[in-house]
Amino acid sequence: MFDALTDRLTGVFDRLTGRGALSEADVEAGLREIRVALLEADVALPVAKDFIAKVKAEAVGEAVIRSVKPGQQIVKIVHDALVDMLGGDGEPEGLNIYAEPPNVIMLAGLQGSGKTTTAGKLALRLKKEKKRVLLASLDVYRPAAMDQLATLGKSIEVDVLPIVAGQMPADIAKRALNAARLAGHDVLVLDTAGRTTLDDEMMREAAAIAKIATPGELILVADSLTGQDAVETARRFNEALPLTGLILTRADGDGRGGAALSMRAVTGLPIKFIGVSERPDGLEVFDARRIAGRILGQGDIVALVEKAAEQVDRDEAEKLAKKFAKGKLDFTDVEKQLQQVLAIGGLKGVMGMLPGVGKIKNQISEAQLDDSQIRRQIGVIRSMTMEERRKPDIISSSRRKRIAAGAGVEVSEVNRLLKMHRQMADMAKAMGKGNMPQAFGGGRMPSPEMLKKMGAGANMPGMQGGGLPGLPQGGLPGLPGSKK
Ligand SMILES: Nc1nc2c(ncn2[C@@H]2O[C@H](COP(=O)(O)OP(=O)(O)OP(=O)(O)O)[C@@H](O)[C@H]2O)c(=O)[nH]1
Ligand SMILES: [Mg+2]
Repeated sequence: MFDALTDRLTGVFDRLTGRGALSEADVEAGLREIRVALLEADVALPVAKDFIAKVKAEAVGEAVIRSVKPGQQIVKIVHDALVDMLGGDGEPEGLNIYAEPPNVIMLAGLQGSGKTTTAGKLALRLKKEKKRVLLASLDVYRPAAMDQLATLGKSIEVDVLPIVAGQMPADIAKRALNAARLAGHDVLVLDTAGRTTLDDEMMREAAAIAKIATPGELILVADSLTGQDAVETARRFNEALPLTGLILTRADGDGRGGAALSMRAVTGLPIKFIGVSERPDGLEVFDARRIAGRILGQGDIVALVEKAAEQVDRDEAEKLAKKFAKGKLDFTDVEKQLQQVLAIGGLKGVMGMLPGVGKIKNQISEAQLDDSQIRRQIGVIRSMTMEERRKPDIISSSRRKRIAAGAGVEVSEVNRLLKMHRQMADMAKAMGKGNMPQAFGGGRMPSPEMLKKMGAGANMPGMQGGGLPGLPQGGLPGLPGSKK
């Protein structure tokens, strides 16, 4: 489905990565081409615009990794932005079907979008997961609709609610719930009727059914071949119904893929699955990372840049570790680390990441986890001159007064920060000699990957490599553990 887009982007990337250096104009031109490629793939205009703006901001802000070409770095940025646009880096969410049974999955959508087929696909998938599934059709409008589901159920050997002539959708839904309860089904899949166009009556009916059936999943089934119309459909359904997710059918068709690409951004709903054939097993979990990889076809470059970025982090960390071991951690380093504490959600964020912190957490009062102290400390460091930051020993009492005034704090606060720094330096020296103070004991640091997932900045010196005498457990000024 994304072939044309892939071809276009490959061309752009070839040009970008082919060169050693990139001028601003090169980058601009590349971004313009990417934008056109997205629009030609039928991505919604505002989505394409946002995408480009984001890539641009990232490209400007990104630290240069010397070991890779700038173009390669841009490929990685585009890749990450695409993953984001498609739903993010995490594991696909899966279905919400683990509450008290019967868990209801209700499918809605326009006529012919693939609801009935998808109902069968979901049923088969769940059956393979050892779930007991009941299928029920609420389509009382199209004459053969119920028979279609009955036949489908038979072919995949899944129970189907018996047809009772003349019953209305809401009543069928109630009957289906009862039947599922009585027979001990884990999941009830409700297939609903489609209409050719969006109309209020259809929405009212679907909303009424949803009220009765209280589905854990209310999924819109949309035909990806209809492009921007599918996106508009999704937007409208999402306004009228409490949708929980989307399934895009006919991803095996030769559509331009724009619907799939814009859906998430426009509706904010996760794409849970894509339909990739007419057969009952033609359903794939929608994995943003995998799809992005498929679209860009630049897996090698992405991996290369990721590795290089890790190396940069590691080099930084090692540099810091060496400084630390020599007791040479100066205030520029301290500031960097304080900033990082804030970046990962303040002291609470840090505490939350530390292994085995649960026990002591209760002993720490809210006041001690107050980040305003960190902010004040950063303020203090910033009102030091560069020389003072690098050589804290020169900070005389008159300098302390000046620094305190500059930061708008009491001199005692400056004194405290200096004392913390000294303690840190002493501890660092001791560690350099191999005497691991108890304060650093044992616990492993969170991995860089984990920190990144938790929203920390890309460069996390002091937190790399598992054993660095870095931030969290170290005697950082302001950290509760360091207050002796
Ligand atoms: N290639 C392909 N065909 C699909 C896919 N999903 C559904 N179809 C086909 O689309 C047609 C319509 O599918 P249905 O499941 O009957 O659609 P529906 O939404 O239930 O239609 P109504 O009940 O009439 O509203 C059928 O021929 C399906 O085989 C898919 O992912 N890929
Ligand atoms: Mg149907």
